[in-house]
Amino acid sequence: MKTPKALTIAGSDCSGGAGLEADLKTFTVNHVYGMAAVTCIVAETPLKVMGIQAVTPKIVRQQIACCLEGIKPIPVKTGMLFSKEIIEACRIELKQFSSQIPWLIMDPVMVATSGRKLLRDDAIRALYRMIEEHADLITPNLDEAQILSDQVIRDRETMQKAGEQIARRFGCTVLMKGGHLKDSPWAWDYLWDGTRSFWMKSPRIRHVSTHGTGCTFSAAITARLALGEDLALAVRQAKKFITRAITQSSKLGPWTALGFTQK
Ligand code: PXL
Repeated sequence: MKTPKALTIAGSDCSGGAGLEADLKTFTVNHVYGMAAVTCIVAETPLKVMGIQAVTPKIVRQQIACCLEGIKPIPVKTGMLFSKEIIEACRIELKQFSSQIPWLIMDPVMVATSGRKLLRDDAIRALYRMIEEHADLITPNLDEAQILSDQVIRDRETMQKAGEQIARRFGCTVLMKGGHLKDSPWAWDYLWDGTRSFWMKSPRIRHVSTHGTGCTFSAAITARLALGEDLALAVRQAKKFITRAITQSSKLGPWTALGFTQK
């Protein structure tokens, strides 16, 4: 039996709710074999970031090469890339393997739910260049979408405008994660691929930590693409997955942990 595979290029969240740990759990419960190239190590919980240690750009490139050399095409996801040096390393290495990457899903991670910056200020230009050159799909949350589009997002109408602006600017499909939209009883997400668009909604679940939901949603899209689904189906299945993960989250000491389950 052939097992689908996927690669994540991301930071490590020791508390297991976000970053490459979330990605690998999501791949596994979706029956996808997961590989991970680590960009940095984050000492954190959903409540605070204690420290960040970057990995050298050289070993980031070597990990990507090890995971992609000689293998059949697989979807690749990026998460926290942290510095311009690491982004450049990823951009250059992914170029070498572009024919083997049918889908590059970029989650433009900028800030943790706890408020700490996960992308250095001087890295934004390098990130934009990498999105322009490589991304097939980007999955910003509302804060990231405001930065990427230079627009203020207040409601569904402004979400849609910003999504279309980002797609034009970067030449890729946009899935905007609207879970943080204020005063809405629904968590709305908007997909725009340059010609087609659709909305997805789920009931908004209050009083649950949102740490890791962005990573997990994007990882679930990556997993479903690895399983061979088309983008529209992959995104819908991923929405079901993240809604279930939030619904099934459970208390772990002072915070809640997402429920990474298949059913
Ligand atoms: O949710 C964004 C995110 C991504 N990657 C890593 C993280 C976080 C949030 O804390 O730690 C490694």
